[in-house]
Amino acid sequence: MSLEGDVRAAAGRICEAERVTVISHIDADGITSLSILMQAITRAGIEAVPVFVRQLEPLMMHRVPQDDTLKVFADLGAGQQNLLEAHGLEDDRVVIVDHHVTQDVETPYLQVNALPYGHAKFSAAGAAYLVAQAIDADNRDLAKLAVIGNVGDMMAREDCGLVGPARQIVDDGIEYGNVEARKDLNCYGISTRPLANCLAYSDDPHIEGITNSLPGTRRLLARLGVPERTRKGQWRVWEDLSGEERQAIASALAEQVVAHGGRADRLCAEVYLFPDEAEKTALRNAAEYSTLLNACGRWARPEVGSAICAGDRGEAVREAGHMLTHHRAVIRELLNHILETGVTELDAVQYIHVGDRFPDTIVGIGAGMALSRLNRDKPILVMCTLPDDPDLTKVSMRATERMVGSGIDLQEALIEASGSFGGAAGGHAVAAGAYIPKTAEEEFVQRVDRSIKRQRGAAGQGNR
Ligand SMILES: [Mn+2]
Repeated sequence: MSLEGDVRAAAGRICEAERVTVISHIDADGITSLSILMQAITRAGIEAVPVFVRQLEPLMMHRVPQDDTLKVFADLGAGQQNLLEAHGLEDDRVVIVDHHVTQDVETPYLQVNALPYGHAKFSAAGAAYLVAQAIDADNRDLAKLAVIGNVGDMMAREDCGLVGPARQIVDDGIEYGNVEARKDLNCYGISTRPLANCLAYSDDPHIEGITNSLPGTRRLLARLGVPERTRKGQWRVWEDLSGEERQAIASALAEQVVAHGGRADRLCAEVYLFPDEAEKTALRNAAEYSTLLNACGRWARPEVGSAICAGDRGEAVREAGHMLTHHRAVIRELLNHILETGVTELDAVQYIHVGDRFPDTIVGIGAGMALSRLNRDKPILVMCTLPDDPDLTKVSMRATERMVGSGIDLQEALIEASGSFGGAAGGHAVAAGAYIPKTAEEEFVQRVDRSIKRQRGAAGQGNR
């Protein structure tokens, strides 16, 4: 088989289907993958229903409908083929569009995955685009979404630009006319961040006197005679600058890097711009667009991201912008909520249930911050309800390095405790999470407490 062969087979199977369910992940790559596939499939006159999942794990498989639709998995599935088998999915009712390491199972599921063909820098959105192209060559406008997915999954990071088949998709977008590629300064926020912030908050590469230094950056701009504001007093962004201004800043920064013994080769990168989007908005370039989509996923509202990908420039964009700018504020609110409500202390852990007030995706971050203001001897366990799946509870745990040093391993404790509930647990010794059935909450907390107590005891006896 070849990648092209797999792509053709996938497109063929999709075109023969009467109805399709597209199941995808909630990050920028997953959202763009789903949007590309949904648009290509519905344009072909086939009914398609989108389903987003946080991850493919046993307790979430019920969101994959048990019906006669063709199941297209995007940005997930390759590594969870055992779950597809367990769900009773037959090989001719499934297409996997993914870029993760594949798992060998008995059922020969059809997969579009460039990784086994040696392309490691090619995300699921890229694979989805190849399938969309094979469904109809007129789908070239969707190349733009594939560029966003690839950039969102950091495929351009290492080489300061997309490479291989991911770069070929850029060319498709350029030919179509909604993508522009430009060698430019390697910095984030070129369309929305005030110039000095854009330069000072970019840290790849680190520039002495500029990175993390707004005053230093302002001095440089003043010395070069580059105004920070427009004549009307608005903050200028990198995108507003003339070619000469950009060149002058890039040269000055290169000198600065070299003067401090650094290498200037990472100072320049290929950036991807979208001329069909409004200037000075996050939709104007691939890096910021993908951040906006990631914000939607982090707030458990991936459907807002896919609405944007499908062309909604009104309510969905406003909502996503709100999620992006209020991220920190909500984490702070969660922290205050935990501290004000107070935790329940058991022998070895302290816990709290925050209900459905906060997106589950930030609960772990809030737990970590709260821990530093609570009992420093017991790991914290925070439970929350999933708004789109009320029968499931997400559990997040955080410990300190010192607790880990004394023998505590949160991942181990969560795996042990969730064993018979059928949920998946994972993470690290210092931070871990699990999904459990809502009905198991009380029992689960008790089990975790016993498990942590045992870890402590074992370490105390020098058994570890
Ligand atoms: Mn991905």
